[in-house]
Amino acid sequence: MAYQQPELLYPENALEPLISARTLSFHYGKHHVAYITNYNNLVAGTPLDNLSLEEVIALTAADPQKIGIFNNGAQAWNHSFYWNSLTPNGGGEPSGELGAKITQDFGSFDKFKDELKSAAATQFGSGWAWLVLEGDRLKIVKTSNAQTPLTSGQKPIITIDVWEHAYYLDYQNRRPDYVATVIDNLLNWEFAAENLRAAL
Ligand code: MN3
Repeated sequence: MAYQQPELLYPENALEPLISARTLSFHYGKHHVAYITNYNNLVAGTPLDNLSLEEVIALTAADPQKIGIFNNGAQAWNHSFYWNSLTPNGGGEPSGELGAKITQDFGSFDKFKDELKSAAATQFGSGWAWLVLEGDRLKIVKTSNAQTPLTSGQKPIITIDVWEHAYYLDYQNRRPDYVATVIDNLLNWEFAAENLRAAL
C-alpha cells in the first residue's frame, strides 16, 4: 500500500514569520514529497508493499541492501511526525501529566529546554533532535540523517528537524536561533501529551 502524505494541520503560512511559507512550500511540498515518492517507488511490487511504513522501517533498519528503502521510509515518517510537532501559537510550558513528567525526569522545564537546545545545536550535520520515552523515562536524543528513535525501542514524543533545509531560507547558518524559536513558540505540546499518554 502506498504511503500517503498526511495533510498539514495548518496553512503553509501559519508559522510566519518564524518559519516562512517559502520554507514550508519546499520542505513539505518538495523534500517530504520526494522521500514519499521514492519510498513508494522502491517498495512497489515487493513483499514490503503489504506492510505499514512503521513495519518496513523496522525490517529494513539493519539491512544494508535496503538502505534506500530505509532512508526514504524513515524520512517520510520523521517528517510526518515533525509537522505535527509544530503548531501556530505553540511553545510555552506544558501542563498536566507531560509537564509533571518533564519536571520529574529533567529536574525542571528550563533544564529540559537547555538539553533539547544543546542536542539540536550539536547534532553534527543533518539530523533530528527528539524527546522520547525510553522505558518509563523521558530523555533527549539526537539522530543523524534518516535515523529514527523507532528503531531503538524508544517512543517519540516530539521532534525538531535540524537538516539545513528546515531553516536555511529563514535563518541561514543560525541553527541555534531556529531551534530556540521552535522551542519557545512552535512546539505542539498537545501532540506531545497525546504521544506520552499512548506510550505509557
Ligand atoms: Mn526535513
